[in-house]
Amino acid sequence: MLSRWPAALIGVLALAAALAAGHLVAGFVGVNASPYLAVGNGAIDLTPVWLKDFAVRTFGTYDKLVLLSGMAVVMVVVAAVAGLLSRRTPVPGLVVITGFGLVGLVAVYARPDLDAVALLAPLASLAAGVGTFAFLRRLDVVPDRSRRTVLLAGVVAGAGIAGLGGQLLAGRRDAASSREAVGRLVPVRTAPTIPADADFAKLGTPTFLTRNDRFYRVDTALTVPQVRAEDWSLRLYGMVDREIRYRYGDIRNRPLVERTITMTCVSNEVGGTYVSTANFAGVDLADLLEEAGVRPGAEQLFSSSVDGWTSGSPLAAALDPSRGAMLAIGMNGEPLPIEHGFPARLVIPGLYGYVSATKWVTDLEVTTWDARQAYWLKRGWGREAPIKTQSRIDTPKGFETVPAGKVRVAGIAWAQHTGIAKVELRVDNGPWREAMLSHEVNPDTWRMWWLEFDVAPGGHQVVCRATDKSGYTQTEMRAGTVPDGATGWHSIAFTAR
Ligand SMILES: Nc1nc2c(c(=O)[nH]1)N[C@H]1C(S)=C(S)[C@@H](COP(=O)(O)O)O[C@H]1N2
Ligand SMILES: [Mo]
Repeated sequence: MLSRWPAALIGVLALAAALAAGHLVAGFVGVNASPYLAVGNGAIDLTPVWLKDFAVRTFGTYDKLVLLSGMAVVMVVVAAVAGLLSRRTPVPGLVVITGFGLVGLVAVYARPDLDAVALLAPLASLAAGVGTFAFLRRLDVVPDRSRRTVLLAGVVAGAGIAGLGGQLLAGRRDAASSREAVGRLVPVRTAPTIPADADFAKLGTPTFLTRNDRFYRVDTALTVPQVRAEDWSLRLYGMVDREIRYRYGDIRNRPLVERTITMTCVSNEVGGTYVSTANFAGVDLADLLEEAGVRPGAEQLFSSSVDGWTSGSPLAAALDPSRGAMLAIGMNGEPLPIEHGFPARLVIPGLYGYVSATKWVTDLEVTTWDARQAYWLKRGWGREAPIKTQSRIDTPKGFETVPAGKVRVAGIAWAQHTGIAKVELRVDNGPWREAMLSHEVNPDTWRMWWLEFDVAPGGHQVVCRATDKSGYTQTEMRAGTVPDGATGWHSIAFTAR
């Protein structure tokens, strides 16, 4: 009978060999075929809304790292236990490893963005796991202790090299070099220059345009999809007179327009950070749809990403010339960053991102609401999701201590596609006072505001609320983000000294 430590170690080593072999093969057939990542992606897609919400609230952008680490811990523990149970006979260990392998196979099989070749990765995992386990189990028949050590070290090194090799191979196929090769995109109509008084960054608001590397990011992708411009195409089909396929060059060579647009995520809590602004360059979605010829009765523009994520936008919004819905390929003067959808994405002003902003978009199907249900709709989020009028206090920060006397409060407000009419502030339940507004760039973007108050030493609370150009004033009623966006007034507690 094997002693405890070697038994547990054998389980863990077999697991490592399995994951590494799968990752190596995935380096050839596509990184998402890596069984580990496929299981992670599957877990994300299966996660109920409440748990996803909890994860995003608790871990923010680290939610995926937490998921992957959690998976790793669980797998190591299970593998060690499987090893321990196999001290007398290898059967329990083989059953557990095979079980892992099958989960990996199912996860890869279920990925919408992978074809049958991808199954080679989890099959390699299964073979390497079972093989390594069976091999190491028989090591105790090797009489020579140092030879045993060499064999063990060999397994560890082999797993390490295979894993790293997979990582390197995956990197070689990435989209970065393709994006470099795109070069400068020159819109025929650039967005108007942002005037200096469009933000109050010196007073603590964000800058008007958000730098690409500071732009909020929300997606379900565990690894950023790598799509090379030369491999990309967009298929426009469904309830249209003629189906059209656009290649990257077809889009890039059209007269590009550029628009300044503030995007917002439906998961943005009151006071949250999932709101950013950029100059997007691309073509009018309405032009593409007109070329295809939309048939009567169509209601929904159902878009799919290369990673299988889907979104349903109201077709009327995509067609409305006053809204300026785009297929965007540029962001702030550069080709779209890979994590923001390179080579191409949708941007429809005024709608939350999950119904308007498909990244890595490859399919546009013109259809009805009944025919297709998009990713988040199936998971309990609303079908119609116009962005709700909101405002946020950026300075002072919550629980900040500031000098008593004149305190300057500054922040942002947005009501995309309607425009902000005024922002009011109230300190300690005093009267509402109107804030100074920044220059309006266009109604699809945020506006900045500031106002000064005289405050005595002690604790204070400041609240803001925006009124949009339709005359609607933000409701005080607190609503959570599910199903169609949070409501309520943002408030900040601070101390004056
Ligand atoms: N392929 C894909 N596109 C996507 C998503 C996604 O999960 N996958 N998330 C959407 C959501 S919820 C939002 S708010 C925006 C965010 O875009 P950004 O990451 O560029 O800020 O992208 C949208 N497009
Ligand atoms: Mo979102």
